[in-house]
Amino acid sequence: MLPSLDLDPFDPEVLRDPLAAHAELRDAGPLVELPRYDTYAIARYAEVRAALTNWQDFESAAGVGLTNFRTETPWRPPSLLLEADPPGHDAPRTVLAKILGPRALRRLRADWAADADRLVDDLLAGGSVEVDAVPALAAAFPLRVFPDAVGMGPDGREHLLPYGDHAFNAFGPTDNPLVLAGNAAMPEHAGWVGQQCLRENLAPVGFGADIWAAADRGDLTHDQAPLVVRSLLTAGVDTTVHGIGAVLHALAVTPGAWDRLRADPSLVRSVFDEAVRWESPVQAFFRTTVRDVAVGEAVVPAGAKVLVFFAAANRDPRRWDEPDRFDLDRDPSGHVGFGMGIHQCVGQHVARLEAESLLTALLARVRSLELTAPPVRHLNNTLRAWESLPLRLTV
Ligand code: HEM
Ligand code: OVM
Repeated sequence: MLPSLDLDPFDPEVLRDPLAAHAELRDAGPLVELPRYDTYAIARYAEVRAALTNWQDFESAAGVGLTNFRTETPWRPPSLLLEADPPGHDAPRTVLAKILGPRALRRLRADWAADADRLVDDLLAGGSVEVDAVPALAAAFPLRVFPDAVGMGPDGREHLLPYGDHAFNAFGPTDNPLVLAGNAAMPEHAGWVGQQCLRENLAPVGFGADIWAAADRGDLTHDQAPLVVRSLLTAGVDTTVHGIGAVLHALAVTPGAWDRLRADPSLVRSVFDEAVRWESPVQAFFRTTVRDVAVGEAVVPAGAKVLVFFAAANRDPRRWDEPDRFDLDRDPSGHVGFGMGIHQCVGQHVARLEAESLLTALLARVRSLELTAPPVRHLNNTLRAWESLPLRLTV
């Protein structure tokens, strides 16, 4: 018998604290029916990985949210990467993988390190401080370096976070309060984002110009270029803000972690991945079955939406020792916080470089890091995020 759970993954109380729901989903079986949304869920590590690497049976082109693009209208033209399958997915993917790859990012490293030093110096102003680390660090740093790296102009950047936040909400049920609350402002945010994707609004050097140059070479069509730029602006800001929020929170609440990191800065490379495993800033995406597909002993019927839980897989005790422990000495490789397979995050090197730059600047100056008040969650249908992280930074 296929287990069925009357659980709502998009209920505000579940979003606020999803760990119990994830455990329930994992323990119910390799495949679970969620009749409330007429969907299925996969939450164990082995099956999550198998589904993510089986793009032939689990398509993305019908959308990776609850909306089925085969039968319902998407809220915006689909992404050429996230919401596409081979062969259409391949060219945009190859282009972005090169532009955002480790080699290409080398020329940003020194600039981002200097930007991080300046941000932290300004914040500390020579002494210890109490700050809300979400606006002061987790949001400030990506919003400083990423739009510059894309080659965006200085005006209107305040649209980026609300646009991305809505895009991540819109993977959930479209009649849910988080989506409804965002709808009114969306034409304005989306209009601005669309404008920024045009060649004339992008600097001659940057990720944006690189995408347009790929179109000039014939690696993309000129019609595709603005949508590929749009992917950067949609996926590239909120994710890193909340990823950095996650690592700062983890370091603040894990006894000894900051000291350990200060004693061995070589850990700064893996600490961010451990935080991405532990928090899973992107919690889950859907796939749609192309045919009847076996998962464990059960079968998902063709044309079904299946919610694939990166977050639950990343804390599956079948795969991880003491999965709920944030552990600097763990090898987090193999986590699915950036996904797995052909859609695995193409921006992961950007995310890691941002986190590493900021953490390195903090480690050089801050002796200790602690919460001064309870942190506050920011609810989103897809993201696990902090709204506020009151920290004392002691120099
Ligand atoms: C894909 C997470 C940062 C751009 C993905 C996927 C995940 C993810 C889980 C897989 C989607 C799927 O399987 O359907 C994250 C996290 C980040 C992050 C946790 C930060 C901590 C970024 C950044 C960028 C970016 C900084 C852009 C610079 C993309 C794009 C895709 C993607 C374009 C689609 C790739 C494809 O479908 O081939 N991301 N991401 N991400 N990410 Fe990220
Ligand atoms: C995109 C995209 C990719 C990953 C995540 C995402 C809003 C969007 O290509 O537009 O979330």
